[in-house]
Amino acid sequence: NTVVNLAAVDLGASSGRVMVGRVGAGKLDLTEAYRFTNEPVRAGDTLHWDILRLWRGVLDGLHAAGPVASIGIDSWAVDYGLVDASGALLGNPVHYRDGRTDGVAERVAKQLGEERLYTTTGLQQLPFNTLYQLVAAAGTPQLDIAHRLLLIPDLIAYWLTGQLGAELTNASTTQLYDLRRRAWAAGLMADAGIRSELFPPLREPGTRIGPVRPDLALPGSPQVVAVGSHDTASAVVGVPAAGHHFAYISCGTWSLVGVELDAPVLSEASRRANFTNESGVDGTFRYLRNVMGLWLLQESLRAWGGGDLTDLLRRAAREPAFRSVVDPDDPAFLPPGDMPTLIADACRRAGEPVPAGPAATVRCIMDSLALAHRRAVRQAQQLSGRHVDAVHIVGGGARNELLCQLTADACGLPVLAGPVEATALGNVLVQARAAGVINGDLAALRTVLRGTEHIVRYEPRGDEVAWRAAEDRMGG
Ligand code: LFR
Repeated sequence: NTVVNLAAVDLGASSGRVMVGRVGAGKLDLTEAYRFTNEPVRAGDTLHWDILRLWRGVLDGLHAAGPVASIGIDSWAVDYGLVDASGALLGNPVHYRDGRTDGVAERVAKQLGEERLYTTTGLQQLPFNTLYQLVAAAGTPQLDIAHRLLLIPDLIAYWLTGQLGAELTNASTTQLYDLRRRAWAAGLMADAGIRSELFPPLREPGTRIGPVRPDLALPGSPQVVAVGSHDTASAVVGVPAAGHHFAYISCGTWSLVGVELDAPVLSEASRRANFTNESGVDGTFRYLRNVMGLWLLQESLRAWGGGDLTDLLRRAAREPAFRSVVDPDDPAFLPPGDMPTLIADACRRAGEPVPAGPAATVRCIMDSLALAHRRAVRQAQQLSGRHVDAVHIVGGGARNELLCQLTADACGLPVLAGPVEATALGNVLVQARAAGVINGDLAALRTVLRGTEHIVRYEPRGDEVAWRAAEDRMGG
């Protein structure tokens, strides 16, 4: 009846946290040891991640966590730090919302061939895929002298242990990973003018990376263990579903909407619908679409100088439904900006009424996200042949009652909301299995979640005709 303490370092686009999972057979208890903000910094023309600030947050959090047996690290995908041959970091990692990739994806996809890119990597076209960031950085002195490229969780793992490597779930988001050969796509790299020596060996989730450097003096001298280091990979492990007939929405800054499959879908229809096949834990595939997500709300709040979110959502719930809808995936919403104005502009362009004031704007965002969730859940089923009978919402969005209810209504399916900390839970569960405290497949890990986590059920009560009409107005 062993019980162990395991630390999950989870870096999100707006905050980082260190969580401690206390795990035994059928037992799982998660507490937050430390939380810190993640504020991107613009310097010159470039939007950066403040990586040293994040590193300090990680160290402070690991000290606050107390003695743990192991540490797992996850973060957002695609972004990287470059290190030179001595291991020194070259510059600050660039934020995926930076404008340096404007227009690059179109050019590179044409040159390399969209079909080839899709059948090799299985990835959706997002302007910030690592492939396009590297092409945008071509010829810069930093990239020319770089010895290795490390994705964000791999960089933190390197600073903790001195070990260089690339965890597989996150590597699969670069558009430089061959999903069927389960190896770096050296041919694509060569044709894109990217040096394949930049990429360290791949590591599987659940494997040991190494002990923490003694000079960091962390309590308990923990091991660092590879988890699903792409936050979405860990979040999907943390979906408390039974069986296979479920869709998930990992709902935070982004809404990642899709299904879990045993094999990728690489059809032409799938490529055109811009569905991605990211590699998951235990050889699964995260077949999903990126929907712009709560970013629309976060940026609106920033533009309004903050405000009481609970009150705003309560007022939005009383606004009339579908007065204005936008396509949340409009590229105009991707960079940081004055979101209420951008939404008003999009409404004007589409002939939708311009939302008058914050409550109406928030209602527009919630209706539009629910519609985008509906569209993606339906397309995921059609394109994969996987039928679903429930939608799990995990992550911060699981707390948003209005969005959960609207999503149930829009999809015409029950929504099961929670856990909010699915990512940290998925991170901890993979460590617990590596430590031998929990055994079994993903289904066994999820059984533990259903026994321990609070899940709220929303029944669909939507009017299908009204939702279909609103979806038609959304365009996209
Ligand atoms: C979510 C996420 C998405 C990825 C985006 C950018 O946090 O990891 O899965 O597409 O961030 O990295």
